[in-house]
Amino acid sequence: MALPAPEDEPRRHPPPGHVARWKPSRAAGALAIVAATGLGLTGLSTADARVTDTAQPAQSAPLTDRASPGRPSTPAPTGWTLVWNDEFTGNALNRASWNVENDSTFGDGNQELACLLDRPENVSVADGLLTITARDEPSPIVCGGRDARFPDGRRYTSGMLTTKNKVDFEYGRFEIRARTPLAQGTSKGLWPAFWLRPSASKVGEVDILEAIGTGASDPFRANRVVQTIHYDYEPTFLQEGTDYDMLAGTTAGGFHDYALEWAPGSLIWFVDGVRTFERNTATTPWLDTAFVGRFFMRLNLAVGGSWPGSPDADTSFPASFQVDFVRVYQR
Ligand SMILES: [Ca+2]
Repeated sequence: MALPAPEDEPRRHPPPGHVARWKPSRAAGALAIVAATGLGLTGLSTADARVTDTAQPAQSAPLTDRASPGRPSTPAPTGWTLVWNDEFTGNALNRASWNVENDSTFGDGNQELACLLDRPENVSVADGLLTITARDEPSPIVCGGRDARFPDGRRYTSGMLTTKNKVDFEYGRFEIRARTPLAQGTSKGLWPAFWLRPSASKVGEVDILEAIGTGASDPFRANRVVQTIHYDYEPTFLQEGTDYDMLAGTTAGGFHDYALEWAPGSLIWFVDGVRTFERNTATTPWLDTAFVGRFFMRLNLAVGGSWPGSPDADTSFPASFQVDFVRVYQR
């Protein structure tokens, strides 16, 4: 069945049968850059990418900002000035900055399964953390008034926050410290993400953090981060991305830092201070077309969908995506 695709419906990943996107990294820290083949784009070899793979990622960094509500616990990176942040102090979400999807089937474009709800069971702030929780409900939750896919209710609920129409920037360093729920073998169907979308344009998406969970029979990927740019959702699905395997620990094992530095003609991604991926107008002819104007932020924990697949009997619920802070710097 062809589903309606509202203007802002995410189509972050091509449907089955489309051009293959990802190549698994062969070793920790390796890059795999995949361009949409047949569209005049070429991939970079690992030699073309400047990747520092010797730094050790921070493991379970202490949440020292709890002692200083609203103020970053660490200094701004050299050359950058903090222009916006949320440290998630107190016991309530700052609604001046964030919208929370409610009774929402937003992820239907990706064949996702959860009803997105604005309630403490799915979105909460406490102990210096934002917690987005995916749940396997004891009885189906009817999602909004017109849920064509699941008119009798949905088994899963989760949360999505956006800063649309509230906080957006053109250029800057976008940074998050977060812990994903992607324990190996018990997280099939879970899909946390921190990503950017344009405030006015309909093209351009930057995925600063994406990762997908695994079932008992899946290869190990609990330390794998996926970072991607997309041009549009259809019809061309131009995208370029990398898989980055952390050198130690796992995404589920502790808090990690994920950042994007966006400057005119340049996008550079980091994980725990390690430069993981870079795109510019030379590597990506459509970069200046896709990344124009101001972009807002999204944080969500999707359940199911065409990329991660559905949860299985081993998937551990409730599952939480926890965010220590989101910060934006400019220079
Ligand atoms: Ca915090």
